[in-house]
Amino acid sequence: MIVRTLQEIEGTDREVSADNWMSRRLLLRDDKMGFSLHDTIIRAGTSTEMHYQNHLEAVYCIHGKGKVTVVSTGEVFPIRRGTVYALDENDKHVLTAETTMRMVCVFNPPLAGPESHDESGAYPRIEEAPTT
Ligand code: 9YT
Repeated sequence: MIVRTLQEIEGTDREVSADNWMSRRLLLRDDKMGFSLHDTIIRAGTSTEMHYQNHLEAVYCIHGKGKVTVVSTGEVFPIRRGTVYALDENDKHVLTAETTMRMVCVFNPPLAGPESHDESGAYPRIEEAPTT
């Protein structure tokens, strides 16, 4: 069994920060669960365009409020504590945080660890080192 706390992760390389967000990566590929699990803070007043072309992501809001816009259709969904959105079609989207938001994020396939957005708003696929 894996037991880990947020406090153990804070300040380590499992904490990845960008201008608009900070992601604490509780479970990663090496944990061999088939998904990664993140506790992510979205900074208040920011808008972030993302397009996870290599991953499916589900995002569950546990604090704060904002909205997510689907770029292809222009649909806008309010996001509040208790709302989940799932990017089941690798949807290009914009997340806007009215207040600081805290999100529980799951990625499939799991992130390896250090990924941050590239210029297209995606995380690169990091290949596993071959085992000999
Ligand atoms: C909500 C969202 O997608 N924010 C970007 C960070 C990402 N979810 C992560 O790596 O935790």
